[in-house]
Amino acid sequence: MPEPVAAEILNHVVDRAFAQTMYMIYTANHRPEKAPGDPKVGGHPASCASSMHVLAGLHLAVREPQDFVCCKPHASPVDHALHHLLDLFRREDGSWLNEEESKEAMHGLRRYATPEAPDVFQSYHARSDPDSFHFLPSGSVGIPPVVSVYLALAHRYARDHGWSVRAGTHFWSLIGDSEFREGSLLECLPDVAERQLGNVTWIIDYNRQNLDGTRIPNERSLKGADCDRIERTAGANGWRVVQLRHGSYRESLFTREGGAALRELFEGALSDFEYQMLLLGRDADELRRSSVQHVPECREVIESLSDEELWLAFLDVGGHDLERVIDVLREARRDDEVPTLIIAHTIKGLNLECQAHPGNHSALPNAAEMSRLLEQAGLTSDDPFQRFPADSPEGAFLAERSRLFREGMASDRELRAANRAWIRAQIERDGDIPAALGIDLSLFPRTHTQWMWGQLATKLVRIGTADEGGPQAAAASSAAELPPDEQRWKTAADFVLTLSPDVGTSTNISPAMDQRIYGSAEAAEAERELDARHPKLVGHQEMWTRHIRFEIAEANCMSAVAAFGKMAHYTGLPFFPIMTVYDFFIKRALDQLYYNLYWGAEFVIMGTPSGVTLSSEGAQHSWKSDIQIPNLITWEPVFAVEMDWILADAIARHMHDTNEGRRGVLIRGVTRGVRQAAFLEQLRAHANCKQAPVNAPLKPAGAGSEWGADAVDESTLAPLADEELLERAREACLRGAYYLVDWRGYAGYEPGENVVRLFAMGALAVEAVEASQRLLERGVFADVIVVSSPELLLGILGAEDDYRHLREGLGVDGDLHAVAGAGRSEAGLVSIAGRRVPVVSVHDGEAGLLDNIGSVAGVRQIALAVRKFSKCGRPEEAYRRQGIDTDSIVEACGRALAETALEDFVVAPELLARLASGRRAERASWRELWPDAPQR
Ligand SMILES: Cc1ncc(C[n+]2csc(CCOP(=O)(O)OP(=O)(O)O)c2C)c(N)n1
Repeated sequence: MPEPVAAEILNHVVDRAFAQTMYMIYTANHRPEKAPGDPKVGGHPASCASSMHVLAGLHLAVREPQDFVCCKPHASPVDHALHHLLDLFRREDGSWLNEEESKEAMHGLRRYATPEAPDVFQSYHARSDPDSFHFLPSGSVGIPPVVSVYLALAHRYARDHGWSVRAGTHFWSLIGDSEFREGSLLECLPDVAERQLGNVTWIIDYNRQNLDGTRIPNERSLKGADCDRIERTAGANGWRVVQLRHGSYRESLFTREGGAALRELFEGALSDFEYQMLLLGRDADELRRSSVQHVPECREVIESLSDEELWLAFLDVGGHDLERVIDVLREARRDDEVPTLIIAHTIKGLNLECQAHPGNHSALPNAAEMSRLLEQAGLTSDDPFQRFPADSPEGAFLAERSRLFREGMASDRELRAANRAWIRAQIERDGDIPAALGIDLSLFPRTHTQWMWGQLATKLVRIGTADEGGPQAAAASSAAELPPDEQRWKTAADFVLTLSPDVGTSTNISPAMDQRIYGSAEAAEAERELDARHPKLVGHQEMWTRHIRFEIAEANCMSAVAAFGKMAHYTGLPFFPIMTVYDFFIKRALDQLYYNLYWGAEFVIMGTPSGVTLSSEGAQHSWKSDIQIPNLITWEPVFAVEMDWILADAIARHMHDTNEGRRGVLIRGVTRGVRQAAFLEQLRAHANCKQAPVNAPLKPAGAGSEWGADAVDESTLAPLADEELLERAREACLRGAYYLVDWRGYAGYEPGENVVRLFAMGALAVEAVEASQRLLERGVFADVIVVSSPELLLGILGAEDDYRHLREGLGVDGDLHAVAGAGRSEAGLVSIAGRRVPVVSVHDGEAGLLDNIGSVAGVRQIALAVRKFSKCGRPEEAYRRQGIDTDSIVEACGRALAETALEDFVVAPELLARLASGRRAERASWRELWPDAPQR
């Protein structure tokens, strides 16, 4: 409890911060640069007003520098105003804003940053805000508080695994009462107590209003007010609940004669809606009449109060009594056993003209009200963001607290840098991270990518825990015993952990989970008493635990994966969380995924199984979405070894911090077996994969004389060594696509005449190769290009370098080939049948995943994709239903070629003669023709 004098000081600070909060919003809404037709600029003064004292209690008294805060989005100006007074605005490079710059920044809410005014605030809490230190982004309500829970878990996991993190960190969230109806919060509620996260506190800003107006919960059906329902719900889920209902004035009235009746009035006799309406009416007679009508026994107390006192009693809710707020917050911080949920009773729009008005959600003060608010706080519009003088008690108090936070922020930076340096040194010492984990596939000639993921997970976990005892201790009891190639993985593997919403054992990662569930110590007790079966999934906190189990709670798991994946940013400890989830159910948590990516978290989503390739599950597990969000890279390997390359690359980029723009990784796997030897068999047959330069046209192994007298059987030419072929394939795979079937250099291969480029992704590469073979029998050369990353080849990352790999790496162009043999000559004109090489694509998923190849290359494309709800059956049957089976591919290639063949172009013979005489001009970059284009 602060000293009385300190309470007075705090209240002065709050009053000033309140006026500055309002001015910040006011000025954002009255900018001269606003053009007619610009969208409305909202503001949320009323929502800020209700959170004012809770946030002030937190920032001015209870929060420690290492704590994390997330706050309902539209109260962000309160945080900014308090941080302004605390002089805590800092840029990403670590430099502090001076007083003038801070004041200027306070004018920058919702302003677009420019070189002249670089320090601005987004509308809601954002990473780029100058006061974003240990603040979680907000905007989409319901998500940040969940993230804070898993950030608490990630910190504890780090500590339990022997890593250095700041001790005594608390995780605070301020949540609106309507927000608390979000499913994401209710989904998470049981998880917090179950995981024994006593350093989590959620505060409900219980102002009984939401965006649309006054909330009107059905109190009869809910058996009480909504605050009571919230209390019962949280209590039933293991939380300690505190209702901060009354301020000290009300409490003093409760001690008077008849005070108990007055308490009864404010604790349920008046419904929330009635209470709100009385606040709105501001009529003392009505307050008296209604109070006595509801609880006749309170008449005496009520009548002993003047109009003003009665009004004060109505307004005196606990969430605006700073001292009580601070007490309750302090208690929550002290209690480390169970999470705390505080229901802070507040008033939306307190001290504003729109107070308690049902339409106040984005109501703004007008000029007169704004002047009054500034004046009340001793400010003027000439210098609205003035701070307290350094020699005032308020100034001295703020300076001291500012120092505490600046020191905390500095030690945070130091700890992070030390952790990073140590990890870098370890990696360097061991000889850098290899390009693959190297799983021996010799006993598994036909396997699938999901199986491979299980192998990789198991190996990573084994290596990571080799020096930590646990289930494989007998196999490798110390890190020193790891062979050198595995030792190179050691540091990275130590940071890998897996998570899954109840689909770990069905997705092949049981060995990585067995006895490795990170959970509460309570559960470990149970394990001792009961003999668990294999895999042993009872949680404990040993150093060798690496898996976090979830119920069927994809949204929780999605938030958790980001919380762990943000630890490198906050602590310098590069945890690398991999979430295994049925691909179809990623959409359950799309908003969370968006949040994770926006936040810059680093993680892998292993979406497996995926698509209609999971044919036996029919329609309801099968749709594969095209997810294009910045900072996400998507992958879909065909062969097991690709899974290894992709994951190894993602881990190395993460550890080296070279994953800008692709911090989130989505890898899709399947459960359909593929003959693994087919990979090298295909690569060896390519003309450019032979040891010696190929000087004659090739023909397939064993092909006859119909290929021409000159054609050489490709199998008679020695291919490059397998390692080299695989290395080349790896490089192309990691750039987004590679040739699996490549007819270039074969006899009769004539682009514009008989060539189709067939792009295939994932499991359907098998059908594409089959189709290519069938087409060959009909004289059509279908090169099969496997797309390993739709994102790199054709998505946001592809667009970044103008699809260079597609155009240059793979040589997919829109060239018009004037082919011989198809021309005619009529009326002085010659038709020469100019044709482009058409594209057919086939994949198991939404068309949008691959359907822009044609438009990028400038050629006709037929995109075979999933366009119907699926049905149970074998893969072949499901593919046939969707028109992505071998027959459909053959048919699409034929059609694409035939359509292209109709594309004649007609030229005059003189032009032909002129062309014949000249050499083909060097291809110019389009930039030479459009020099104004900005460089990217
Ligand atoms: C997921 C999501 N849905 C809708 C919104 C739009 N929205 C922002 S604030 C708000 C009302 C919030 O009401 P409440 O939680 O009671 O907070 P209050 O503003 O009343 O303090 C809504 C619907 C949002 N930001 N996020």
